[in-house]
Amino acid sequence: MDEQFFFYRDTWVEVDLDCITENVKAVKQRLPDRVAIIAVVKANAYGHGDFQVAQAALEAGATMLAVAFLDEALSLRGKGITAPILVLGASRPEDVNIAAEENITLTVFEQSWVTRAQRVLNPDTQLSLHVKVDTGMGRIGIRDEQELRMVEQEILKDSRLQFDGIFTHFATADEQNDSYYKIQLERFNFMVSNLQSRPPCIHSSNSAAALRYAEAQFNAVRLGIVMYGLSPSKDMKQEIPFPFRQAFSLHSKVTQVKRINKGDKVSYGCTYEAQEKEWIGTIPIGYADGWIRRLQGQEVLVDGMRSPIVGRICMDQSMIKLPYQVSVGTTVTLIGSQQTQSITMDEIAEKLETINYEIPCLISSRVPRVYKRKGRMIDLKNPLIPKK
Ligand code: PMH
Repeated sequence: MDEQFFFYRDTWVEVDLDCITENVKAVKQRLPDRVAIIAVVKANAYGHGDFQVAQAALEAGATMLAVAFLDEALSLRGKGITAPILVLGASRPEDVNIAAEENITLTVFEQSWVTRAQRVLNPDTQLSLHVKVDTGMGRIGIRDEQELRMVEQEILKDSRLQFDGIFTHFATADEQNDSYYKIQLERFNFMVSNLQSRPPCIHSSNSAAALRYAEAQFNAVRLGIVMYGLSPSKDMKQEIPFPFRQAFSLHSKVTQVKRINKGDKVSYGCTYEAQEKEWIGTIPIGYADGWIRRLQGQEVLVDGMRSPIVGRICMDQSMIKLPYQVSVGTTVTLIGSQQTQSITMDEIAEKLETINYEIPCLISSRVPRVYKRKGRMIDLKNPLIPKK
């Protein structure tokens, strides 16, 4: 990245929006026309930037967005997103009027929620609702068919409430063994069959189920991880039927280069001691950026070569063992590619013994996100405009 940006530190995330659009288009191509794409942009679009990802996904053919909390939906509205937005998680019944005003769809997950919402909802308003059924995830949702029927009746009776959808969530769609998935799907079909009327939007699939199970596509799928170019699980990596591309990369620049001698120590606790004369580079990223201390020893890319992080990761800085003396300002790639080498999100997830979902979410808001289209940085109504 040679362009200069309007932030004053040399650590940044690049989000390639072409990857997002390509990934969404590739999934869309494989879905029947009746199946809509709901782009899951909760948690700031898994750390990628909700507004930018939402725009890219909508442009690629997604027709609805999904977030976890009402605040996330309101934030997207505030940034000018007018597409339908579904709040997947539990919203407070007291907050229904703001959702109705902003045309945000909320999730009903138990009967008492409807009763409490009805008490506070203004007259002459319209609140769009999707009903969540818990078929085995055990998180939120209605488990009992009687309760579901009562909820449906309450919604249908109240002219302020619109019964727009019903959905569930799978716990194991990304695993090889499909037995629990089948139990959940059967339960969902049973619950839906208990309804007096079918709402327009019936959905159950996350990325894994959307790609694997045609019978679970109904008329919409909720696409998260694959849209970002990541596999839902290790098991599924080889199965994804198109060349999906990781949108997120993380970079920094060497701020100081020093020659240290055999026996010299590096960073807090002196956990690293040079075995010989070595070149050490300092980079301005640390655990307050989400580059957590357990990443000590992880390799980064410098001049296309793998170089390990040595010594403890500090709050704002880390040190790397350079392959040779490089100049100050040399780009260091912590996630992403340089020349023939790549450090994937999956590699970092493995090092941290976690899932790839967690990694972009972990990179904190202190790290500026810049956006690319056609290989160039773009201005998306944020201050990260290339200086000419
Ligand atoms: N729908 C719901 C209800 C979800 O919670 C999620 C992801 C998705 C769809 C998208 O899943 P995908 O990214 O696998 O496509 N939710 C979470 C979660 O709560 N923890 O990790 C992923």
